[in-house]
Amino acid sequence: MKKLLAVVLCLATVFFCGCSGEDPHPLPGSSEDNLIVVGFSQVGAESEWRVANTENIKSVLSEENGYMLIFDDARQEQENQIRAIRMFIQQDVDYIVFSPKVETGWNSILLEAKEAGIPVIAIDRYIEQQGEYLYTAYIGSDFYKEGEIAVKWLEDFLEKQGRAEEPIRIVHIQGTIGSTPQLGRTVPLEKATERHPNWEITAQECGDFTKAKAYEVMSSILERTKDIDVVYCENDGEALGAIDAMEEAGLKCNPEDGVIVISFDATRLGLEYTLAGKIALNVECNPLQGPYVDKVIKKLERSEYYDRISYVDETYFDYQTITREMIDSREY
Ligand code: GZL
Repeated sequence: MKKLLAVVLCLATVFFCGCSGEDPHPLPGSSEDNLIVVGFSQVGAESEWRVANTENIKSVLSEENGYMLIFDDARQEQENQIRAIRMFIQQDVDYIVFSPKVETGWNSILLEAKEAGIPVIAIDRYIEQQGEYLYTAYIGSDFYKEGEIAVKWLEDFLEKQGRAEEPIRIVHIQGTIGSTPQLGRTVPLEKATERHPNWEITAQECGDFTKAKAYEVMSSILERTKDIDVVYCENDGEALGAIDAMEEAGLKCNPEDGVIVISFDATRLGLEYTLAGKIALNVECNPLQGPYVDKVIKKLERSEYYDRISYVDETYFDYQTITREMIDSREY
């Protein structure tokens, strides 16, 4: 609505001042004042996925689309996110958008935003259930569903390989502990090991969604054992780090006759590894959340009904069906 008013004001200025081709003198409040000011607190830049997420939000919440975006990179520290959100409140932004690094510890700062009358839109990761009333909308992935897709694919694959009853030794490299993607991708795997007595998680370490940390933890696991059938990584960065460590240790990463590597995100690099057969399954986690955020804000601006919870569209790719064309057609 503010943007519409700005357009009307500008057109009226051009019409009444009769100037053609000259820049109309902007009416008071017909410039930045009519942009929707959004404070965006991002977790960091820990992975290709995160970089794609940031770039998409910035490209959609642009001045051309009627926004003034104030961006803060928390560099993986929740304290930095809390500080940034408090700064946005002091600046009296119109909306706060943030990806909560972990699910807990937000009640106090979100209460401050609520008391300041600033709507908060959580993207990507969730906040704990009892904090639900503290944010206006959530846009992100169904991480539990992502985990279920991965486990179901692994069950079917092992069945087809005739290994349904064989001992399956699984190395599990988790994402940032306490984050929604880590919780959502971990639980289905742990439940599957309860369903399958022949499945065993022989090592479970945090890779913090980074290639470097995953390489480090995988290298230390390989010093203990090389009897590994599956490496379940909770994002592409971790999968690439784990694969580097395994190949350096002389292990083959290939579902046909080597280690079965499962990954999440389906970033371009992760899909290149899937096409090469080094990653067996890559479950997409869609970072292109900008259009969903824009839609919710514009509806709020017009006091229209909006979906409080929006899940982004996602799919999965495996080494047997992925093609070069699929990879080349993707936005990230
Ligand atoms: C998932 C997102 C995760 C990605 C990782 O929505 O929060 O964080 O899976 C990223 O790549 O670091």
